[in-house]
Amino acid sequence: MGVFESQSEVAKSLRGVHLYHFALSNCSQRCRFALELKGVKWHSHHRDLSKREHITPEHLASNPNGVAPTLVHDGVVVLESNDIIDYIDETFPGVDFKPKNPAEAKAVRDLLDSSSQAHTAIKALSHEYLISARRQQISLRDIHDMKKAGASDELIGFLSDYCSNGKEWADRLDAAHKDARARVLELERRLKVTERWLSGPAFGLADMSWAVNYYRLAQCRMSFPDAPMYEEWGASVVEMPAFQTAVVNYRP
Ligand SMILES: N[C@@H](CCC(=O)N[C@@H](CS)C(=O)NCC(=O)O)C(=O)O
Repeated sequence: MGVFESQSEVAKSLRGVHLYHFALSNCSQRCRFALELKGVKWHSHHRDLSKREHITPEHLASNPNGVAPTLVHDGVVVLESNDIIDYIDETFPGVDFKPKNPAEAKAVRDLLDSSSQAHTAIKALSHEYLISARRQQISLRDIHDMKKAGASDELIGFLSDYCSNGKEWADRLDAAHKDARARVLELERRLKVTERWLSGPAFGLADMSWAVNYYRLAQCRMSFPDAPMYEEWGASVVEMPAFQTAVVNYRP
């Protein structure tokens, strides 16, 4: 989606870089990692998803999907975490995180798309293995209220299946396991070609984007012994000081 024509007067009036984010959301982690790597100073607007601070009229005016993150830069609203990291890379000076070589640039775009698509699986796995307490915290009444407040059909469908914890949820979880595994094996194939980074000879946007997925899958206790290059690559990105600052240090 990228740049979004928000009607929010609050967002339009903001100057500087503002990130609406949640400490533990992996899409937010991706954006904080990019800001840290580029050395961009930013204002933090924390939205606690567990307190539903993302389903408020103010938040929905700048992010109609009712999700975190949202970036606002001098009144310009940018949605979708992978578009946000691309925007940050394009807009701010410093290291250029996109390869110049057209074939490598195309490979990076494909990896960013795959990372976005992986979110459905990552979200289901996180809800099952990391934040399972959320199931008890949300009632059908809450879901009804969220729908009335303007939450997207996608979010409502997801939460309904999660809270019901029946066959629909078991199917979602099964699909999530298969999807994550297929994507990781795809990354392993890519790393066999590049031999170091997903983005090519140098660390770049694809590494930034996928590192938070790696970290989240590892937190869900999902390891992939048949993807050793992926495991080594992920561990090396987690050790980077910028990743520690932007992601690991936000843990409660
Ligand atoms: N495709 C979006 C996904 C954003 C998204 O779903 N964010 C999650 C947190 S990672 C969220 O806000 N979920 C709201 C909820 O679970 O209630 C992006 O990459 O920014």
